Amino acid sequence: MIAGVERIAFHIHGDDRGSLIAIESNADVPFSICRVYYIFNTCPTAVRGKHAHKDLKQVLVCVHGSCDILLDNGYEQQTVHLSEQDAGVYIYGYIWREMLNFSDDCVLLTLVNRPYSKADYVFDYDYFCATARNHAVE
Ligand code: T46
Repeated sequence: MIAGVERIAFHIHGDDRGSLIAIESNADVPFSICRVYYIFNTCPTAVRGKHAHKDLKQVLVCVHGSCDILLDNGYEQQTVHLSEQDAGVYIYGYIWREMLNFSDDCVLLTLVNRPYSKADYVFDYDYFCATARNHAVE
């Protein structure tokens, strides 16, 4: 994964009835969960995201179907295919992200460490690239 992003795996509690995944703050994800949202009924040709966050930690899990996530830290780019219910992408750095190639049945769950704030968004890609050097991840 590029700097600022990690793959995260979840434990499946499975038995003869099926499967269950539990996600707890500061245990299964490395932050306190403040907000949860999910994206569904997405137009297959839509590209969502197209922004970075100034200060946000989030985990994205495709709990049904599949989609791609383009991740860009200003120096490197990577596209990750999300289709597993027991693994997701942890974005903690200053990362431009775009979500695309949604399957008809895609449900993309996102767990976030902060309340919604429009002021936290960076929508200008040129500004993002110009400021990425100030957000280098160790
Ligand atoms: C991100 C990617 C992965 C709210 O009112 N509260 C919320 O918590 C969110 C996330 C959105 N909204 C409203 C704001 C817009 O009117 O829902 C509408 C759609 O949101 P947006 O255009 O930001 O959706 P995406 O899919 O482009 O981006 C979202 C998140 O906003 C963003 O933080 O990283 O998913």
